[in-house]
Amino acid sequence: MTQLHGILPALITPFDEAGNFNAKSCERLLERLYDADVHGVYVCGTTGEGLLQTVAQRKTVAECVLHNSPKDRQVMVQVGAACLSEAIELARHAAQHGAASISSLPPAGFYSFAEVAAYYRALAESTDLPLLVYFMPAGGGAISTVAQMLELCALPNVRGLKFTDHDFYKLSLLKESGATVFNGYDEVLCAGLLMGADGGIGSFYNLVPELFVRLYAQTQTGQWAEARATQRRINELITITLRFPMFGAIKTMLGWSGIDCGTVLPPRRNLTADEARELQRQLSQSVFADAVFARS
Ligand code: MN9
Repeated sequence: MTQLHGILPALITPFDEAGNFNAKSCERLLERLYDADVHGVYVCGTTGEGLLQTVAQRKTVAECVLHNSPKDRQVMVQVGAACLSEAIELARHAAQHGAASISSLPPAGFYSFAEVAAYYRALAESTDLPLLVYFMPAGGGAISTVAQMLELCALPNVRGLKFTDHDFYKLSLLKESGATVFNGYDEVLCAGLLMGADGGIGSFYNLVPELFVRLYAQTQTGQWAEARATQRRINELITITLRFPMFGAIKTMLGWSGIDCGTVLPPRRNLTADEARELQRQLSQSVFADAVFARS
């Protein structure tokens, strides 16, 4: 059974100005992330703008990532889509191209828990790959209790959850049941790992992968004070970034670091020139002043 664990950047999908996939930049980003020793990547999630792209383009992105990932890294493809048949199509595609696992957002719209569970059952039964369910109560949705999450985890092929919440008691109960749990809020990764998470999936891992890899390693050897210090450092970057439209800001910073990621897709928006200047000013006064972001 594949062991799913560690630091998985929720990979940014680079586009050109027209919104088409930029494979060159994607390859460069992957190279940088793997050089930093991340354990794998999470493809076309919320961060990777999966639901804002066509199914055809998502397949191109997944193929590029799978083709450019060493065999010993875990590629998890987010297959949630506008309809179940597209999600199943993306799951099959991921399996054909060698993904280690898949994950899916709940179906978009307003559904009961029974309906969401039926969606996950149908998706899980369509594939042999391990599936990670998506838990993010701040985004609304029908999944809220530990009992519901355990019911989903009991479905065939469902291995666990991407857990984007601050209730680490819930996280610990899920871990005790044997589920695989990935922490979803980057600013509290250290806390999630303390309460038993197997790893983390996050947007900011694209920018400072070596810090997240270090934090994970520190927690695995019980260096909690050091891990907390690493988290504090990471959080300086997160706190500044969250003052701006987050995904536009991350793409802008990746651009400054030498990887052109182009535009974000509507309804998201890029930073204005004033916002970009202000972001750069704030970074220049932070511990990240000498880091990659100041290169532009
Ligand atoms: O994938 C991300 N969650 C979403 C994980 O994009 C919904 C996190 O990395 C957050 O963006 C981050 C900021 O709150 O923790």
